[in-house]
Amino acid sequence: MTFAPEPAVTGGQETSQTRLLRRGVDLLCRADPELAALLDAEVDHQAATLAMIASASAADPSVLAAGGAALSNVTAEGYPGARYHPGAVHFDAVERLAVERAKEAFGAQYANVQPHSCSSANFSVLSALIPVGGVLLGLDLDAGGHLTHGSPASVTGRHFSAVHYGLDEHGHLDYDSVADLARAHCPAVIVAGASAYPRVIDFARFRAIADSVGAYLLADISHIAGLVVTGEHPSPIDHAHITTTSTYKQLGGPRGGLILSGREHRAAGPDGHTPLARLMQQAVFPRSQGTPSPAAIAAKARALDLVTTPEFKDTARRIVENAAALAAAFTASGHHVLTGGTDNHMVLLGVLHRGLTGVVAERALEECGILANRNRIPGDTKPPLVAGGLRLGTNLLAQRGMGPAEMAACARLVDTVLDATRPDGDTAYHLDPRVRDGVRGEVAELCARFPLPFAHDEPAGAFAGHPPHETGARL
Ligand code: DSN
Repeated sequence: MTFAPEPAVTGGQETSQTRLLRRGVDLLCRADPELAALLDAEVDHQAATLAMIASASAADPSVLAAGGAALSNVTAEGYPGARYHPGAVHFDAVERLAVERAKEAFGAQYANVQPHSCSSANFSVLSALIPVGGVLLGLDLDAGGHLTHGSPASVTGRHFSAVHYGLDEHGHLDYDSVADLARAHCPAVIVAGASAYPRVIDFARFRAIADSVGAYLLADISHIAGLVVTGEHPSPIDHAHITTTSTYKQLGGPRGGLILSGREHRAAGPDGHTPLARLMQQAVFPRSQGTPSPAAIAAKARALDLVTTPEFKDTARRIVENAAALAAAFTASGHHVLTGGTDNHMVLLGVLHRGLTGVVAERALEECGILANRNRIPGDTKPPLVAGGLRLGTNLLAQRGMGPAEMAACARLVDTVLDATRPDGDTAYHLDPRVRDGVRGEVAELCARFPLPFAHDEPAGAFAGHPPHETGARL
């Protein structure tokens, strides 16, 4: 496999963990070549694909290695120092390290690193703060919200009585409507956060609305966590009672979630006395999860160390600059850019006016080696699996070392494909093979010129990407 680690040494000797990983990769290749080949193909696929998936980032090889640690063999319910199994001495230290790093990275005073995902983190938090049948106010899925913010398709929309706010005529969050709905429905929790929203979220304003009706404020920053850590987006930590995030979307971490709290970590829960921090501990274990995933927590600890590096900060700045440049290039070529631009990592395009659907655009682009996903947009007339929009993000482009100068090329490639795509109904289409081959060639050339960090033998932290003009590494 091309992902086999180089011999890592500590004090001149190969470490136990390195020997284990090396042996594991070796055994996998010999004992299960079918699976090994699939995993190998994925490495090559990621290297050669221009991924603009807004909810993805590339994990540093050291994060992946931590996620494959023998620590995974430890079964230990509970929390450090209060486990229900013996043998957790190293896991305790790893979890404490992850908690401290999470608190430091986000300026939080409380962190729970056990959630297996942000969806499970959200469910844990909401279950602790809202009685069954109680009211939850969150952004509508079609306006850019998330399933776990009370969608009828999610358990959060079944256990709780969900009310949804939306966007104003410019496509921005309609804070007046949030305030009106809060007054009308008296929610126990207001959720501020989105899966498809390209503008700054005013967490202070959300908190003022929550206070006006005595609601808790939950900020779900899964999509913008890397920007929050680096100051590229205002932090909700001291505005919200609780903040949740996934660890893989923009933090370069493993699959997983975090629950965080700032100055409100000692505020009373719904019973009037249990501090929120204690409530959150119980909410994750034992109320909604069993054993934690120790190696995933180790990988979170590794990623949370990397997000405080200057390289990560630089990448976050470029993510935002790139998204602005990408949106401007799409606007210049006549695309319908929702909200007219972006403040974060995300660009949303409406494609129906070009005679396309989201899924046709997604599939035609994928055929050419470009990844961006279909997304429903406000006023969408198409079902979720078809959708009328396309969501693009610049996390991985910035990690590749691309800057605003390369965004014109990325937008041109997308534009070329969409222009040459002739739809045949909502899901079928014809793409001119000459255009497809030409774009494939350009994508291959761009990916080779701006490789993902894991394609290099670079020092730890290289995940965060280096601007080529500063290091010369990718020119
Ligand atoms: N929440 C989904 C997304 O935004 O793409 C997956 O993490």
